[in-house]
Amino acid sequence: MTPKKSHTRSEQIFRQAESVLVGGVNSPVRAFRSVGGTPLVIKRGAGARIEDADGNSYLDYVGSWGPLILGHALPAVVAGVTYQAARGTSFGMTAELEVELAQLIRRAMPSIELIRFVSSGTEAAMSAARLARAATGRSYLVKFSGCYHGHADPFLSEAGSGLATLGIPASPGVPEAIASLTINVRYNDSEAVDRAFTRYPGRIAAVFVEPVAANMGVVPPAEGFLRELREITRREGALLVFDEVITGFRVAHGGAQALYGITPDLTILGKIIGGGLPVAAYGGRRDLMSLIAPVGAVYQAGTLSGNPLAMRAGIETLKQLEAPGFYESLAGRSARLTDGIAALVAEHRYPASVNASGSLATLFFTPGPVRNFEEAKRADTAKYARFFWEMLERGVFLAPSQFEAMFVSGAHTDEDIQRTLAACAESLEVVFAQG
Ligand code: KE4
Repeated sequence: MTPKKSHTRSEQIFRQAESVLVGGVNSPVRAFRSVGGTPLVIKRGAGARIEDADGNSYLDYVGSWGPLILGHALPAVVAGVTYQAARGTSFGMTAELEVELAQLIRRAMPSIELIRFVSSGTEAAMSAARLARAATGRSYLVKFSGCYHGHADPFLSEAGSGLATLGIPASPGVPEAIASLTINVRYNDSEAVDRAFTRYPGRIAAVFVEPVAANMGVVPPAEGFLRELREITRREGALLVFDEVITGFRVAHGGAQALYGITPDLTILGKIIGGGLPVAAYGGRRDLMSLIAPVGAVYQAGTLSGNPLAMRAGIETLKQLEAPGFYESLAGRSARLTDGIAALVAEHRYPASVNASGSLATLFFTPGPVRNFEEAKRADTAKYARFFWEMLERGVFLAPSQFEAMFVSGAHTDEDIQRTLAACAESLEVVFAQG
């Protein structure tokens, strides 16, 4: 067993953090509540690695939850943001950078005829929901249990009793009247979507879907699932909204819509398009987006929307993602990792299973298959927590939750993958030796 790493400084700083930040964090998952222990406080990142306040270095498979597909402190991003900062950080007026990033996105995803930049995926999803309701004159939304579209009220709704039933609040503060306008159905179950439309004919504005789910752990779409959603929504006059905040520029240069050849009416983007700075967006059909102010009457605004520094970080990132062969190389390296983990599971007959889509992956501590949230929740989260800490002690930082993804970046080398697999073999042996 490798010597235990010191976390003294992280613990000291985190105590201070708890005295001024709610739970010591600015986003709940960072509090390590599902894996226990004191969260790391991170000092710096470079390439595929992060360093904590105690000077411990880790191979990073969180990558700020997806944005850093090219690794930390990408030189082009650092130089671009530095250059831009010296020329002003925010103007509150259109800058040419916004046009440049929008054109890079549209080149990759032609379904996005018009786009609006915002500052978070939550804001993008919230705005897309408002737009869908305005465009159709309908109030109900369909989402999938286990999918996450940010924390706006319409999406903090969870399935009540039974399936395809009206949602119930998933959080205090969300009014019943709002939550009940969202219908939650099982992922990969297009028949449940059909039943929702049968039950609420002419009343559903849109179906929101993560085309590759990554917020219940990674769950790829079943064969035909996305095509069936496209057919149902088209038949019913509802919008199909792809939430590509994670999958956009991740599973393919053109996102899941390119990978699976399905054209949504609206797309939500985030993470990678900001290169680690706060950028998200919603966009799609010109006739729909033209309903947004100031062209149309659907109001949405934002002080720092299209922020020049963030635009520059996104531009420098997306320009590098256009490099020929990038995604093939990333997929190959990711496959060596996920195939290697799956081989360990098979060789030792561990009660675990690997789901993957390109450079997204989750090792579930359940035999699987994991095709939806109910099956994902069978995972042994206590074993995942032990695995998390065993891997951390071996210098590998994974998501502090079973229901998140591993993100492989272009900065991870073949040697990093081998090192990760070695740590994984040792960690799994410890986890399952305890029965
Ligand atoms: P933000 O509001 O966090 O920028 O984006 C919300 C969002 C929307 N859609 C999808 C598919 C997402 O994955 C997210 C946010 N993802 C989480 C990680 N699973 C962000 C991490 C966090 O909440 O701290």
